[in-house]
Amino acid sequence: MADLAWCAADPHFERNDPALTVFFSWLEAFRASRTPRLILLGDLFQVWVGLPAVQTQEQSGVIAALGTLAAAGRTVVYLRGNRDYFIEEPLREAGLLLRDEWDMEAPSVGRVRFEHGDLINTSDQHYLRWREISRSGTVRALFQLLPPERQKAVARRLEQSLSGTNAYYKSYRPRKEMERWARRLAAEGVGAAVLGHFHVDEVSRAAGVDIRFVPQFREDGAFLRISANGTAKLDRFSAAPKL
Ligand SMILES: [Mn+2]
Repeated sequence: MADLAWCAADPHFERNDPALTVFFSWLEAFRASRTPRLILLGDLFQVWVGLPAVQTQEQSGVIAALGTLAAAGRTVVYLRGNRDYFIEEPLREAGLLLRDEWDMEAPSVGRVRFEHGDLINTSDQHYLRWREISRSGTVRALFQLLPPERQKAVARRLEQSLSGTNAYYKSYRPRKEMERWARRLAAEGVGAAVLGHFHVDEVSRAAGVDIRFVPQFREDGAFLRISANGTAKLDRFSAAPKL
């Protein structure tokens, strides 16, 4: 019986990243598995600026592959991460759903909430404001007034400023805010939540909500499978051909 959904988080792909090959093979395995939903928990690239002058070949290639799945009737959901900028248009054109949060019904679990995870810390007003402003139409318009080479240079600088934050996210857990966030989810009738962003393989529980942290999809192909009966299990995809 096919799974309900496959879910991957935070690959942070770079140019010519060998893990990209694993990802494309994984998409092929997803297609063959007849699973109806593909859920990407955000931060697919080191930085993804989805504007024509800046978007890389790798990014266009991934959108094309995801678009093929959507055109074949699969639901492809992309949860916006903190490294994703102005990706609304290319994703919409490819038939993908871009959300800050997304819910799915699963047997025996009830409503499952998916989100990237960077919006949980509501105490960090600085960050939340930056997230909003940096993605605003005004900033987008100003950015696009720059010549293409300047746009690329700004994107590269953004990429550098975001590299090396991995250890920080692994150890960072805003307990109080997470408890408050979980209480809000429970009040909305959500029974379980799936998060990326923290780059750990962990299960925890807050305010009666089961929280599944999904580690980074990298060369070892870590991803979460949600089976037909609603159980979630971390699996590893091996791109090596089976003999
Ligand atoms: Mn993140």
